[in-house]
Amino acid sequence: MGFFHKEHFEGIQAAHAEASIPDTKWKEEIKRGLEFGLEAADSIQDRNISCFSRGELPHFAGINTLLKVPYLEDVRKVGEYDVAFMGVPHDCGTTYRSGTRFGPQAMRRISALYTPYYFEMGVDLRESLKMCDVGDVFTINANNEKSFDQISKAVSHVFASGAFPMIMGGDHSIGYPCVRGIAPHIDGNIGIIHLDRHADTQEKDMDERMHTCPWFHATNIPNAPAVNLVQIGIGGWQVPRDGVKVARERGTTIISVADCEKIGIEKVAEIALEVAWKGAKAVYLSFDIDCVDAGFVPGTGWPEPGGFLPREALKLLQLVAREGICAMEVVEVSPPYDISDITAQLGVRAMLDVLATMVANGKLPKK
Ligand SMILES: [Mn+2]
Repeated sequence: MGFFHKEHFEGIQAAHAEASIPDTKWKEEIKRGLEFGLEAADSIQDRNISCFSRGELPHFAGINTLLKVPYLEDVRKVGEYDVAFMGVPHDCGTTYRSGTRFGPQAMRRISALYTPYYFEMGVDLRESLKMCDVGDVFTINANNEKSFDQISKAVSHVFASGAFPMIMGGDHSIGYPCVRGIAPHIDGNIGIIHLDRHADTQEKDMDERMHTCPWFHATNIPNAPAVNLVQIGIGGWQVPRDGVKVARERGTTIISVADCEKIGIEKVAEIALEVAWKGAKAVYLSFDIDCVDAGFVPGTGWPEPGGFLPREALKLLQLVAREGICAMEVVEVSPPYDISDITAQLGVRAMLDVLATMVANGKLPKK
């Protein structure tokens, strides 16, 4: 193993790297807080503290958007931002226990405990990106197809503006309308990297396009071919044979959890990038929270043991986001079944880790 050099530790390197990150935006936030929230009472010694909470602190206070970024009421102005968090509270595509309509709210709420700084990567999102939360799409929760139309229109609007769509579901049926909203703007093919315990490739489920069906329909979009669909983490006792048949016929790339253990997360990411990007101009990232072992994500509609450890899933996301993605969705966070918000928290981590990765690799901001 050679000699021990503590300066090679990631933690030590990260501690040094922090010195080079600016704090300009943080200072602006403090200034705005003091202006809008009034100066603190005389007894408060830290004069950065305002009377009304108007910024990051305290983490338990304030009106929650995702990571407390500004709420953008006028979505016509979304193009002024690098990243737009958007909620898609649709869950009538759910085939077992519902509740993902509360996913965006739960992720916003628990995101309050995060700072915008990611230690290991040496990235401070507040300093690097102009982010907003555009709130939720008006989904029609009695009708998948009408919701799909609303979702496609909303995602298309955000994507066309130049802002990066960070989409918070909702159940997995939204994968299809999300890709449908982006695909027309891509000058060439779009690949899909899909982390899940379930294949989600059947045409219909109980006569409708449910959350078991997004990739059947997404890969019918002419510039979203199935050969560019990579599905990672699939396995167990909830993979419908109908979907497996379609995946086989269409030639999607399915990688199981055991495959990941055998060849390692790094190699899997390499293969995923190769397949998804082959002849493609953009790659869409779909993260179903249930790809993580059920023990870590109780708050989901179809929990299944044997999935990834949270750190494996996060590592995989970081590795596939290095090359840049065109948009991301986090789906199947179902707060009514959650415990201590741990499922929603992992959903937030997934989004923030991907954003930090894109910043660290020069993929964001886009302009
Ligand atoms: Mn799933």
